[in-house]
Amino acid sequence: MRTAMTRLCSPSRPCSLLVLALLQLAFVLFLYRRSLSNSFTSLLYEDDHGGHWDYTKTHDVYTNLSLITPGPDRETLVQCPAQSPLLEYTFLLSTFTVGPLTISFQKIPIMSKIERKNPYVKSGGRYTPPHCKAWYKTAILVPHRNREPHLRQLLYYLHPFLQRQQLQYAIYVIHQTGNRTFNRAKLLNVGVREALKDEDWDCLFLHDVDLIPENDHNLYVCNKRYPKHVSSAMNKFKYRLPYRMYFGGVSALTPDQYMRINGFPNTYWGWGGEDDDISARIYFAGMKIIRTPLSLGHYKMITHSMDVGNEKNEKRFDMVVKVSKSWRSDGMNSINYSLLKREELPLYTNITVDFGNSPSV
Ligand code: BGN
Repeated sequence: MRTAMTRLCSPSRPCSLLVLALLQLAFVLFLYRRSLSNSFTSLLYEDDHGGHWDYTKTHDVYTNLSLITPGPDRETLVQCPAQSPLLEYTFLLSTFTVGPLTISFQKIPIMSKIERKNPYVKSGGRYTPPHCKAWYKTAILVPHRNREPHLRQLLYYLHPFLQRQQLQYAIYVIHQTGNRTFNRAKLLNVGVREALKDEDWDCLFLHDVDLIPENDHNLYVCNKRYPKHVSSAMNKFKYRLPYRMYFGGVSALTPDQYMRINGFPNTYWGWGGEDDDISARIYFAGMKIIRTPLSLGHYKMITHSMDVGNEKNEKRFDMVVKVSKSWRSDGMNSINYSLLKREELPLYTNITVDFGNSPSV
């Protein structure tokens, strides 16, 4: 009787599938073992302050936005309240929290409509509350290529969402030009470097273009101690974490946390694995991952087919098992790119970057 080994590997059939499967298993075991051997035997979630949200009752993300009016002289401003009053609304003399938002992708809004609905957003997609000093300054970084309809949906929902949280913020879209395979993590490194030239941001939000937050109490601020995984409950994964160490979608790090992990890897070309690399480097750098509670971290994904130029990265299994060796030398300290353009558009700052045209992977 032939063994499973000889059935999988023979001179006519190389063992690459078996090797890939074993590497994947080794990676999963490695993360699992680390998660047991460290003190984080339970998943860490931020406190959701007892919020129990009913997602069958949703509200417009533009609720209360008309209450924003021109502000006085900036010198005289006082600190914003600890909790933004724009997250509440009054009905029949009672006050309610908005929370779950109505998100629909049926119509794709045009840019001029989004501009009209957000009159206090300034050139470059920047905003500062006109009537009070914001507690936090958050930069939103969005890696992008050929997804303009998704970008418009994101801008339509994110601008009012952030203004109602009374944040000081700016949205950066980092666009990869050329025909080389897409590189999400490297685009984010570029975004961080460029954004930090503008402002001493308190918090960096690394944000996929196709994910829309569904609860306005999901505050776009960082956790002071740990890198935060924000999109903890995506509709794509039935509003649960797909696996224990998942770090994809939307995450938030302070500039200091970002530099401590040497930023993100530059070497993942194509789909998959870079988020697992980031997750591993957080632990190698002596930190933990904290998450937005599942009840608050709801995200709706804009459905789409696989992008051309972002095919699955076949090397990702080999790469994620080597993070302990690679993370110190592959990241912010090794990035090179040519910045082609930096434009202050009405709703975002567009950073166009070239990673070259060949090789294609
Ligand atoms: C995982 C991918 C992630 C992706 C999630 C969710 C890999 C590497 C395996 C060692 N990781 O499987 O990159 O974000 O699925 O889609 O493929």
